Amino acid sequence: MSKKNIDAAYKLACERYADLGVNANAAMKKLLKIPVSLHCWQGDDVRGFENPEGDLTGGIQATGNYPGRARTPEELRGDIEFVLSLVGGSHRVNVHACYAEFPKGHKVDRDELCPSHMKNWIDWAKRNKLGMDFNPTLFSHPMFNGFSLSSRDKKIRNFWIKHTIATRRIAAAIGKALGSPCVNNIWIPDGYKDIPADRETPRKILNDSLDACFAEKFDPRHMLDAVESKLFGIGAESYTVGSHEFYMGYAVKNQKLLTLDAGHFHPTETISDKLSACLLFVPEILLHVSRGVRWDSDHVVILNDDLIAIAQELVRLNQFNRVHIGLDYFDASINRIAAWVIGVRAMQKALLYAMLEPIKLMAGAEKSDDLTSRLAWTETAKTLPFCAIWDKFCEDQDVPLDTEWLAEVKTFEANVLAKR
Ligand code: RNT
Ligand code: ZN
Repeated sequence: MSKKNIDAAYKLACERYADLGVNANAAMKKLLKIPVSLHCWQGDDVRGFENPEGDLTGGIQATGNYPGRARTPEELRGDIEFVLSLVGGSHRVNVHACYAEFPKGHKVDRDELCPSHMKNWIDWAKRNKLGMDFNPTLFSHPMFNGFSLSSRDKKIRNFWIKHTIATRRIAAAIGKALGSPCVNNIWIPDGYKDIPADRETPRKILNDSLDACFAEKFDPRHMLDAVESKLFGIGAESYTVGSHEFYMGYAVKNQKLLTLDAGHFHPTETISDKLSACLLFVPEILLHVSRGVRWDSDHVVILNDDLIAIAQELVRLNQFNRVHIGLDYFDASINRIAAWVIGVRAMQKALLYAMLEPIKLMAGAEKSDDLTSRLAWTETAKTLPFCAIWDKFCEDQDVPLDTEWLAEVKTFEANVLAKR
């Protein structure tokens, strides 16, 4: 599409939105200020660099063997740079502890990690003007035997407490170096395949372990602690120690960030409805935007009703300073770069779409108990010329349109990925 046509379509669309009290230009500007944290693990199927040929454990799964996965830190960072060239706005990168790098012959175990092992990531993020987020990796390791922080075995538990403490120090160093708070998100897979005899003890242990992990205080301008709940995992179907109630309680009591992963609830339960409630009681929220198909399958995020509902809540609550948007999915059955691009662009489209709703009309109708009009405006919003505004956003950002980015990914695949 020519620039002339993009601009002409944009002008007409703007007028239609203005008729409904919506300022499309202001929406585009606002979208630019919302960073999305890109999860590094989409690029290599959650393998990391410690032991890339080892098994992915913890009840999560990346299925597929599409060629071209990143095998080295350089390849992974290069892939992320390419993804970032295809999306507008300025973003963040979310790194797991198992992506640490060691000078030759100086490998340390996870309980001994320090900020120097993240130096390459930090320097790279600085060069690329990216914020960074971090995570302890409490799976895919010989010390994880179905339990980590909630293990009854003191040796195992202490190893993971030490690891988590190490990651908080690293996250603080990252946040300080980059001048933007680094969210350090704790997720543990601990649980039982079959019906437990004692559901209480592991939860008490987890509570105490977390207290030990969080004993050291950090400047919130550098590091923010988040805790992520889950309903079940593969091999932990009957009982997951870190359930929603557990972490909701822990986060409220200790004023930690609560992580809401879209795939971590019952199949028909959505996280959009949880935001307004949780934000009343926890200081901030980390979103793991994901797409579960029948289970927590971590499919690539697409512009579907669930994603739009999340974006609508975010826009309506307008507390972007309290909600961190991160992606969390891993699909190894398609081009991994495309998977990232589709997810980031879908998230941005959902936010823009939500910002372009005639919310004044919808909320006004609701306030005056005219629920008929509320439904009518909700329907009308769906067919407004959204695409014209999205195209203009891409053009202004000098990134390809939806109809153009795929060709660039195919060229990258032929020139770079196919040679791996
Ligand atoms: C697992 C959780 C967790 C992981 C990442 C790799 O179900 O969603 O967030 O996906 O930490
Ligand atoms: Zn998650």
